Amino acid sequence: MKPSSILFLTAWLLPVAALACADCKKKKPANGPVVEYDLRIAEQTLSPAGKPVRVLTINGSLPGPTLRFREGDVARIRVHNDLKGESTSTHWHGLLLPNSQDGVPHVTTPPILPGQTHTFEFPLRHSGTYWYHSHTHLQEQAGIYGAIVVLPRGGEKVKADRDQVLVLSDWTNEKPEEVHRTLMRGSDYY
Ligand SMILES: [Cu+2]
Repeated sequence: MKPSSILFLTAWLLPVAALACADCKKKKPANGPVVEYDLRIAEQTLSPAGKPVRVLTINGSLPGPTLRFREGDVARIRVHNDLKGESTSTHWHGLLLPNSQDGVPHVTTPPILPGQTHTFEFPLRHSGTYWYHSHTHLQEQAGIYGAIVVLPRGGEKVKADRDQVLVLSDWTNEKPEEVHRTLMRGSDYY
């Protein structure tokens, strides 16, 4: 890339970032209903790629359920840790929310210990399609993730018969820890 193109890009990105920020200050407060979800994180043996392996599931599925809200709702999400001897966490990726609800263990939210339930509560201040995932060790790679859909206050502008969310991810029958260990020894291994 020529230096002039880099400058051009930078010149474009800055006003866009500034606009996005001005926009978030204008957002109306949450005044919608409380929308509740219960998410149970557990260990299971499933065959996502033809061979029975240990996976982590949310409410028995991999990926976890799609959480649906409308802009202005209040999310109340109870996360139950049914894992044996392993803490967990859920980070609501990309959502603007109070720091204490961000779900990053040891940084913003305490880890959810085995047998514990943690209740998250936050207003949905903007619309969009996002995802959530565990922020503990390599639990995300083992299956702890799912989609979040926040409809705009006035509903979707584009009318459709059905709103379908596709979650794409890699899967390997290798243990995530093994993949990590191998990559640390030589990044060209795979
Ligand atoms: Cu994330």
